[in-house]
Formats: sequence, C-alpha cells, structure tokens
Amino acid sequence: MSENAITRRSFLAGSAGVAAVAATVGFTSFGAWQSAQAEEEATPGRTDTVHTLCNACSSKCGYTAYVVDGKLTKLIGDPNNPNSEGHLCARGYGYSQIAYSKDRLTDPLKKNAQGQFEAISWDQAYAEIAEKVQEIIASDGPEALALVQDPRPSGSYYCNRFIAALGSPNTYTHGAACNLSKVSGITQAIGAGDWVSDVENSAMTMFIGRSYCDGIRPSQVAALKRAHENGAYIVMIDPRCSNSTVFADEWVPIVPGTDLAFVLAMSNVLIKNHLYDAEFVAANSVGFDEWAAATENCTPQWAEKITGIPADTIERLAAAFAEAAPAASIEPSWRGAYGCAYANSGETARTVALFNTLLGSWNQPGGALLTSGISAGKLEDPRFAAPPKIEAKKLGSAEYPLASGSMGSAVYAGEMAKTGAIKGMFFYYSNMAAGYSNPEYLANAFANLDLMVVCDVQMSETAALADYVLPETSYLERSELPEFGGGKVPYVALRSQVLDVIHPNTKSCDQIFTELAEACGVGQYFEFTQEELAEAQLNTVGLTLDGLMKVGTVQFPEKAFVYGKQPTFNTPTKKVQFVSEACAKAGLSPYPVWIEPQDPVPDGEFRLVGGKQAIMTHTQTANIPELMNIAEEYGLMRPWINPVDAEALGIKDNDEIVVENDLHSGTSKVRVTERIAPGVVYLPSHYGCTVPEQHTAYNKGLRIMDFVPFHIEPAYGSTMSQNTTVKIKKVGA
Ligand SMILES: Nc1nc2c(c(=O)[nH]1)N[C@H]1C(S)=C(S)[C@@H](COP(=O)(O)OP(=O)(O)OC[C@H]3O[C@@H](n4cnc5c(=O)[nH]c(N)nc54)[C@H](O)[C@@H]3O)O[C@H]1N2
Ligand SMILES: Nc1nc2c(c(=O)[nH]1)N[C@H]1C(S)=C(S)[C@@H](COP(=O)(O)OP(=O)(O)OC[C@H]3O[C@@H](n4cnc5c(=O)[nH]c(N)nc54)[C@H](O)[C@@H]3O)O[C@H]1N2
Ligand code: SF4
Ligand SMILES: [Mo]
Repeated sequence: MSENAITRRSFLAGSAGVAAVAATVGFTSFGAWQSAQAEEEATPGRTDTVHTLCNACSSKCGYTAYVVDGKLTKLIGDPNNPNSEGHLCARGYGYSQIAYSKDRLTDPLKKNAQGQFEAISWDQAYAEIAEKVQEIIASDGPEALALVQDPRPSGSYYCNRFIAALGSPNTYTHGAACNLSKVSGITQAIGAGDWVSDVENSAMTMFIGRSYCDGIRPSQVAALKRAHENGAYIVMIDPRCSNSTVFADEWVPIVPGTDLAFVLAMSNVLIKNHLYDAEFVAANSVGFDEWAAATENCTPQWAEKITGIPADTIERLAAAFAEAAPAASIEPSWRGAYGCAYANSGETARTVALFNTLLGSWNQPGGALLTSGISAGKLEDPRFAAPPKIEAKKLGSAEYPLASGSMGSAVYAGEMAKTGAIKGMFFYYSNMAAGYSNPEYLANAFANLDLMVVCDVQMSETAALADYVLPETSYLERSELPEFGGGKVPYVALRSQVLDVIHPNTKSCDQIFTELAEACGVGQYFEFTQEELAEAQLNTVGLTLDGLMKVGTVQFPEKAFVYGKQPTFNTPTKKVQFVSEACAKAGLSPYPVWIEPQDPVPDGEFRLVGGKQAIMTHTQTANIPELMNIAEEYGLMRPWINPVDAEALGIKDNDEIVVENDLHSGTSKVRVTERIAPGVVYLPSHYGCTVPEQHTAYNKGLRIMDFVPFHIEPAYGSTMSQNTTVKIKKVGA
C-alpha cells in the first residue's frame, strides 16, 4: 500500500473518532443520548456514524452514514442540510451500493494495440500520460488539451487546477447537456444564471418542463407539497403529465420546444392589457418598449397554432399570474424544456426571466428570489496561489459567445477533437460519450485524439473509448473539499470518508490529480493535502474541518435572503435587459423573438422528449442492481405514447415496438398512456448502456442520445438534446 493510502487510513481513524462524537450532536437531550448509547451497546459489533454527502446526483444531499464492523448499514438524511432536509431519495440509498459493486474499476488500465484493456501500475499510467501530455504541448501548445467534468467539490478544484497548471483554458462542465442554455439565457436578462422560486409561499407558480417529483431534490419535493397545502395555484407546462402533477392544479400539455411562443404570448397578454408591473419595469429595466412592440403580434391566437395550447388558456393563465403577482413566478427550471434541448432554448430562458420581470416578482415573498451563496475567501498561503493566468480563450467562447464562461460548450470541445484542434482530453466524473450528444459521432471524434484519459468508478461508455482509465475510490471511501452552497440560507457541507478503501489500488480525485500533476512537471501547484486546503477554505468563513465534520452541514442564517430587498441585476446595464447587446452581437435578435425549435416534423413522425425517473440518475445508476430491479419490475424502461397514436398504428400497451430514425433503431416494450401528448414519444433517459462490463445495465432499454444528431445550439453552445424526430411501429408491422 502506498504511503498516501496509509495517510488516508490514519485520517479515517481520526474521522471515526470524530464520528463517535457526531452521533451525540443530533440528540436534543441527555436522556435521548443515553438511550441511543444503550441501543448501540446492544448492537453486536461497532457502530460508527459519519456525516457525508450523497453523490448520486448534483444535489449532494447531506446524510449520516452508519457503519457496523466496517460495512455501511444505514443512511439517514441530515435535517440541517438544505437539500435533504432530513430525507434522501431512492437513488441516494440505492447508489450507496456503488461502493460494493462487482463492476468497480480496481486498477489503472491501458488500452493495448489490440484494443483490450490491461491493468498497469499507477506509476506507469502517470509516466505515460505525462509523456503524451508533454508531446502534445510541444507540438500544439497547451490549448490542445481539454477536460470535461461534472462539478463536484474536489473534482472542480483539482481537475480545473491541473488543466490550468498545464496552461490550457479548456475546461468544460456537463452544462452543454444539462442547463447551459438556461443559465446563459437567464444571464442575458438579469445578470445571474438562476433564481429560487419561492414556491411554498406563492399564490401561483408555473413549472415549464421541470418536475420536482421526478428530477428530485428532496427539499424541493417538500416545498412543492407545502405549496399545494398552502393553496398555491400550481401549473405544469409539459408534454407529459409528470409525477409532480399530484401537487398541481393544472397540467397543460404543450407541443415540445414551443415554450418560447407560449411565454411570449403570456407576455403579450400582460402588456396589451396593462396587467404588468409598469412601475417596476420603468425603474429597473432597459429596452422594454422595443420588446413590447416586437411582441405585439405574439398573440394567444398566434401561439395556439404553435404550442397547441388554446388561446383562452393562455389568456387565463396570464391573467391569473397578474392577479397573483408579485407572489408568483415561473420557476427557473433546470434541464427539461430549455436547459439544452432546442435551437431556441437560450432564448426561451431569457424570455422566462423577462416574464417574471413583468410580474414585478423579484425578491417578493412568493415570487422569484435572487439569492446569493457563500464562498471561500482569498487564501493567503502561497501554496494555494492560482497557476499563472492563461491568455488564450476557452475553445468555443468565440463561436458560442453567450455560453456561460465557467461551463463552456463541451460539445464544441468534442467537435474540436474531431477536427484535431484538441489532441488530448481528460474526463473526470463524466460519461460524455453516452450523454452529451450523438454517441456514435462522439466516439468517432474521440478516436481522433492522441490521448484520452478517463477517471471513473466503473467502465462507462466514455471510459471504454479511453487510452487510459484511472479508477477512483467511490464517494463513500474518500473525503472531499467543502461544498459552498447558496439558496435562501447559504451553507457549507462536507463529504467525509465513511468506509475504508475497498479496492487497495483505487485512489481519490485529489490524490490522482496531485500525482498526475507531479508527473507532468506541474507538481508545484499541488504542494498541499486536501485536508490542508479544506481547513484553509473553511477558516475563511469561520469554520474548522473538525468542527464541520462533527455536524456535516453548517448554515449561515445571518447571511439569509431578505424578502423585499431591492434586486441587483449584474448585467452590463445593471438593469433587467429586455434588449441585450451581447445577444445582438451573437447574431440573435436584441430582444427575444420566436425561433423555431427544430426543423418541421415530417408526417407520421414523432417529437422525442426525455425525462428523469425518480430512481435513476443520468447514466450512472442503471448498473446498480437494487435500482435496476425496480425499473424492470415496474416496466420503467418503456417509451410512452398516446392512445390516439397507438390506435392509429395498431399498437397496444406492452407491445414490442421499433423506435427509429436515420441515426438509430431499437426495440422496446411500449407504455400506452394518456399522460403523454399525441405526437410525442417520451423516452426515459437513463437506459441503453452499451458497455458489457456493466453487467446489470448492459443492453437494457433504449438510449435517447442515439436518436439525437450531433449539432450545437447557435450562440449558446448546447447540445440541442431534443432536436430530433423518430418513427415508431409495432415489431413485425
Ligand atoms: N431522479 C433524478 N433526479 C434528478 C436527476 C436525475 O438524473 N434523476 N438529475 C438532476 C439534474 S443534473 C438535473 S439537470 C435535474 C433535471 O430536472 P428536470 O429538468 O426537471 O428533468 P427532466 O425530467 O429532464 O425534465 C422535466 C420535464 O420536462 C418535460 N419536457 C421535455 N421536453 C419539454 C418541452 O419541450 N417543453 C416542456 N414544457 N416540457 C418538456 C419532460 O416531459 C419532463 O417531465 O434533475 C436533477 N435531479
Ligand atoms: N443519456 C442521458 N444523457 C444525459 C442525461 C441523462 O439522463 N441521460 N442527463 C443530462 C444531464 S441533466 C446531465 S447533468 C449530464 C450529466 O452527465 P455526467 O456528469 O457525465 O453524468 P453521468 O452520465 O451520470 O456520468 C457520470 C459518470 O461518472 C461516473 N462516476 C460515478 N461516481 C463517480 C466517482 O465517485 N468518481 C468518478 N471519477 N466517477 C464517478 C459514473 O460511473 C459515470 O460514468 O448528462 C446529460 N445527458
Ligand atoms: S436528490 Fe437523491 S440522489 Fe440526489 S443527492 Fe439527494 S439523495 Fe442523493
Ligand atoms: Mo443536469
């Protein structure tokens, strides 16, 4: 075992000691503590508890892990964590089993000349990767290197620092396949990439392609339930009747991709009838008159033809909003309708932010809250100083100028791998080859790379394409840097190591990238341990690592959001921008106007939409047997079609059908249900794994991205994940 591993073991010993104290922290009385002790003594073996963060999705809920004799036995959501509020979702429990998965990667792998993976030592992996990195830098400069990662606390820091230390600006998140257009479009309007809709205190909240009860974060599900109980009027705009509809007053089906027309028409109603907050708009915005003139023709009658929503429904919903305002808003959404889906996604997001401006609901109770977060202060210790500033701009920033700078367009990076502008790519916590655009196209693009390195815990589609695969410990076997979070009450939370390292030759992200940096000759930027950095970061906000480990999450009520405070808009004009110079420069209209989401749908074809299921996350959970069993038992992998379409095609519920287009063809049992609008096929987005090494997930269900062409949203740089159509027929028909 390496010296580092011993350090980590001794760190764990420390954390177990702390954990024993942690068990007492949650109890309110000495009596409760005593009875818990008695219970614990009655349990054979030793129970430790550790506060940590779930890693089954980006919500990173806080929980207490119970470990008996070194084995994880119980997970309880931490009540003081704002994402879990004491509850975990099914994925949180199920995904904890990743630690014990039979399909874990256990050793560094190198692809040999025959295309087979061979286990190699870490030293060999580092030395060979470093040699290739140096070759690429010597021949093409550091800008020919790129990294894609899902932003996790340690991952964001270590991976980005590693690439920056090598001199490349090319770091990308998964945003292009998630919420890049949403964040970037909203930013054009209000100067921030998001807001928090105060759902539970609202008189009316509308969700456009966002389902709290499918794309789960436990605290949001609870807030929606409270909103419903409080009598808020909740409206779901969705081609699919999602599970959130149980807490809604109205489900309004819409033609996929046409939400922009719908919001333009609701804006038209407010403006035409002087139902908007004219005082707020006059004092806080620029360009309103130009936009108002441009939306004159965007009448409900016009929008009905595009969206399929009756004109009087649009009139009624707009009027209801005006009545409920300012305790009303359109929820910012996340991915579903305009995170990255269509040619008009960024502009839809921009328009939604402008609509909330018409309601005058910024920072109002029940409205749209511009909350802030907390972040680590400047670190004085020179060891933590940033690598030298890089002059070169991130690849894609000129081509997609509206794409949020911190996210960037990972799909454009894929394109640059194809053209040869990028020669070496690193992937941390990313299954780009299965989820960010057309998998076949991306596989071809990555085949062009001189170096492809993937760090994962199992053999993913992306890892399968790599030259080197680096096995990470699972999230339960490592500690990470603190997570600094925002919301109504800012917080800091910590992922702490729960289990001893199970596979001795796996390492944690901080170790891997520190050692890789040393091998690449940039070790001087990594002369600290993760614990030292965590301590330094925490000290800047008045916390200590030991202290945070004892409680898992600390909230900062003194920095809590205050209702009614004048919103600040961090746009170039410091106002809400109904017109945006940056949009005009990027080739769009200065104010949002209708843009077709996609090419017209040929006769007999269907629009394809995806969506989350409560028990699965992206591509990362389908290989967990406990979760896959649920999917199989309840037929969750089936695409949904409307009975009208089914009848026309002679298809019955549970028939085997073919879903196909020019790119791909696959078969599946079908679910025929009124819960999907006619003309639309819904495909759950977690299935269709193509890697045999994932013994549970392999070859089960269809993979939505196989049906999506490789293309990029103009100006915003997203993957246009729903810009496609499919045909369906009964097998044998
Ligand atoms: N269970 C689960 N929860 C998750 C995740 C997960 O993978 N699984 N991932 C987390 C992450 S990273 C994200 S980004 C969020 C995503 O959270 P959401 O954005 O809520 O997720 P989706 O299910 O993709 O989309 C929501 C809804 O949009 C609808 N929709 C699709 N196309 C359109 C359209 O054109 N117009 C309209 N109006 N609606 C449309 C779908 O039918 C679906 O019901 O979930 C987070 N939580
Ligand atoms: N087909 C499909 N594509 C999608 C989505 C979808 O639901 N289905 N969702 C979209 C959305 S909303 C988003 S946010 C993105 C998300 O895109 P990604 O962030 O790429 O998420 P995943 O597809 O889950 O892939 C995560 C990879 O990280 C690996 N992993 C898990 N735990 C660890 C760990 O501890 N360490 C390391 N190093 N690796 C780990 C998993 O095994 C998996 O291969 O995908 C988008 N694309
Ligand atoms: S929402 Fe579920 S999967 Fe996501 S972090 Fe929380 S418990 Fe884990
Ligand atoms: Mo996402």
